[in-house]
Amino acid sequence: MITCKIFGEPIETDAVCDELETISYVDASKDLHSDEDIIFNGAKSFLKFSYPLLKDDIVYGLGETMGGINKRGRSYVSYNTDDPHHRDSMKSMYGAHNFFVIDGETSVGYFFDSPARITFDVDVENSCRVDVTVETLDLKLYNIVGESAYDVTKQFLNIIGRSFVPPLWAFGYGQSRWGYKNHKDIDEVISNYQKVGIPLDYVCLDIDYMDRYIDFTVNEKRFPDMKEYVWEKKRTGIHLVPIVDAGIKVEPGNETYETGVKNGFFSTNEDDNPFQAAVWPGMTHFPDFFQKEAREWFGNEYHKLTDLGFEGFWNDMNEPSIFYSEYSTKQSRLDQALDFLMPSRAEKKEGSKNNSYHDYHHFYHKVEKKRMCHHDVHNLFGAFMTRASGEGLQKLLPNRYLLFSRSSYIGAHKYGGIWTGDNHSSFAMLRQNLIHMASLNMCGFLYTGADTGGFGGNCSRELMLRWLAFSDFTPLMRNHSAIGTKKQECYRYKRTDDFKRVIALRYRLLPYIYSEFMKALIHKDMYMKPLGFVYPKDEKARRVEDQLMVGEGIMIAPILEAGETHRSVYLPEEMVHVRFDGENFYEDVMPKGDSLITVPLNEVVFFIRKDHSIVVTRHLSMNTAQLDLRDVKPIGYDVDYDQYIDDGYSKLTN
Ligand code: MIG
Repeated sequence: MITCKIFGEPIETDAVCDELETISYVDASKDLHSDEDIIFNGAKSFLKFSYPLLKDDIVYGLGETMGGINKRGRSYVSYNTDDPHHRDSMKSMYGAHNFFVIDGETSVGYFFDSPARITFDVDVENSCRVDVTVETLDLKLYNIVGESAYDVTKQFLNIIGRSFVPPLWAFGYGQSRWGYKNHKDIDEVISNYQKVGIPLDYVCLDIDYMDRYIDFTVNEKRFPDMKEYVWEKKRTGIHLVPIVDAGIKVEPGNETYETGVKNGFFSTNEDDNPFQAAVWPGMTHFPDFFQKEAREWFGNEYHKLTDLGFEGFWNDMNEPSIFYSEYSTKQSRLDQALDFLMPSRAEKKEGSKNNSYHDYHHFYHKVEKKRMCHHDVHNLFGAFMTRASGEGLQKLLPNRYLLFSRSSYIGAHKYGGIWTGDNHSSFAMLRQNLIHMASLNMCGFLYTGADTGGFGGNCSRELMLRWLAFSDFTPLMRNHSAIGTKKQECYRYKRTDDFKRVIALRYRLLPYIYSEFMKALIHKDMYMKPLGFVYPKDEKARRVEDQLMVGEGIMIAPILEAGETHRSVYLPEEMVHVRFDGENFYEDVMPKGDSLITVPLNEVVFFIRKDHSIVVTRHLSMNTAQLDLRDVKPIGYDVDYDQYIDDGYSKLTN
């Protein structure tokens, strides 16, 4: 059962597919006090809500936030932020995913549909409440009652609409690094992977492929014939995936800039001129993604890349990230770079960091004919960039495209996936990756993953192998790292056979992963779930924070600690314990309850649920182009597996 209370005059966020018969709308503006959950703070004109928690209630959700699967005990702030120093105490990340479920004797979900800044205090200092402060008087508040957390979430997924459909190759293994300069660097990556026999489906092009960081251009010295190059790689089964940043370089002759200025497609400053802020290209203007025409224009700009043969893209810097502007402290590029490499240096200089919040109060958008301050609609900026790109690519390409964005808001899942930004090389971040997979799936972001191995910092051999063993199961499986860190392509490490074994599992499992992903997508379901969603009556399963369900049939319990080759696992029911050694699958039945498992560094372990089976390929393929989704054998219990198959690139009809 879903009801929606409308406060004030909220703008259209594109999160909920409108006018659904299953939702009853209530205009709350006239009688604010009738609802006892609302404390109206007149002085600051914020909306406040408070929901009681029982001792055993679990609070699930909130997408891309720190903390556990159970969100109790912390504060979270939806205010999209590019802060590359992910700390445990951090309250805001790149996305705003304002959906949570309180699950206990009853299960109730809330979705705060507003692009304004929102604070969620979830049982902070044992308050036994969820307190929500919404920094506006305009809001749509959805309330969903269901039989379980899973049921509530499925109702929610149903109203926000179907997730973006990636091509099959996007489920392969991808290599990326900030610092690949030219075609030689890319060729070297590809040939080194081939040499060691590790499969590879795509390589990402970070900002250095562009001409001076100008969107939709190519640096011709570095890539003399990009079109030929892209096609040459595609013929060998490798896709190239270029990055696109949010800011458009201010420079006469830059066509995107000139068209944008001429048509009033950029965000404006107080004087109604295009707002200027410095990012990688130097001074830029930010497209006003809130205008439909600007979105159409920007989306169509991707033709400059699709014309070259690209079919996959990643959108970056779209919180938007700002180095400095006419309003903030002017900070030199060198200073920026030093801050980036030395977090402690940056932390000491609060106020002159990236994304000075100050800037967000000094530019404007045209939103449904109204002029609105960026701050009030901040959380939608990146999502609307993704919307622009997705709608554009849908028109430009006859088949599916790959798209993942850094910043997001619920609704953007219809146009692309997301990656979880600038994490670092640590086991703590690997654990966070697992937690994010559960909470992001609740918000429709099925196609997601983290920078495998970690973006910042140096990744040890052990961490990389453990991280790959987890990423084997995440739809987006991309090894990415920052310039200046130790290089972390798999072939750089000793005994590459171990890496081959771990990545081989991904390719052997692809028929299952793809099938389960597509089934979840088509049925508006989750692909990865917390254990409590599947075993809601099992109090112990509900408390598990380091295992996940993957599709209908698999449970995983990855190693998340340094120096460990054992871990305890909780099985809510009898399961088949599967070990993969690179070649063969070994199966044995394990009883319900706690068990200790052994997972050598070069093996991957997973579990198949009672009375379920899965399918794996008979042979290892070196990329998805060589993969035959039909050449499979079943493992697990003796029941049929209902496999979803399609060609992996045609758009879904309907
Ligand atoms: O200011 O394009 O999160 O993945 O490698 C840093 C360079 C800009 C941030 C992205 C990261 C990417 C990097 N970008």
